[in-house]
Amino acid sequence: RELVFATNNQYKTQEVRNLLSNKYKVLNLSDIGCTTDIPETGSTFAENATLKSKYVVDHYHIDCFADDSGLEIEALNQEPGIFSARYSGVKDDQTNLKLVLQKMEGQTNRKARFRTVISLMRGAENFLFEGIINGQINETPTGDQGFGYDPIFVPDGYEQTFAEMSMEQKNLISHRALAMNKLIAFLKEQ
Ligand code: ITT
Repeated sequence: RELVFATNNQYKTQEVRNLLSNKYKVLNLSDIGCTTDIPETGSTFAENATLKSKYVVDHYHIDCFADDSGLEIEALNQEPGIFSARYSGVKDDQTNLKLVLQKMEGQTNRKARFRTVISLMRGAENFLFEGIINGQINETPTGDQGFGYDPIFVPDGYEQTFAEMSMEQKNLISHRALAMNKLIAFLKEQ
């Protein structure tokens, strides 16, 4: 069985493929020949996830799901939030991570959380699944696994950043895995 995942992000694709490995073959946007950078003009993760999944339904007439996610930092009024991918104005993980560290300089409240909202479009119906993980922002980046803000995020109850964990370890606890597990449970019921 195949499932279309409306993403251009290779890391998200890998994580999701790993989570669905023995259940579904996962096709991402490049696999279905979609080269568009789908506009994310919503004001919430749910709206943006839905814009991505609906784009595929409208243009390709196939059911699909999409993930909108980001880092919410308490001391920065929950920024970068939905702007996580382009916080500095450019879509570059290193530059965005540096900007976060700069804004967090001297901050003693390091609390943050990663959030994912997945939109599953089935025909005209939209189903939403959310995953959240709480943690802390480190002062310097460590680790070379994963992507985005992984090198500065330490989940509560752990010593390592997400970037110091293997993908399998991250997939046991991450925001994306929590949302995906809800999606998987939903698909099982169908
Ligand atoms: P698609 O929209 O094509 O799926 P994207 O990278 O643009 O890919 P988002 O719009 O959802 O995805 O932006 C998510 C950003 O939030 C991402 O670029 C990272 O900077 C950050 N992010 C999300 N999940 C993350 C994770 O598990 N680890 C580290 N950073 C993450």
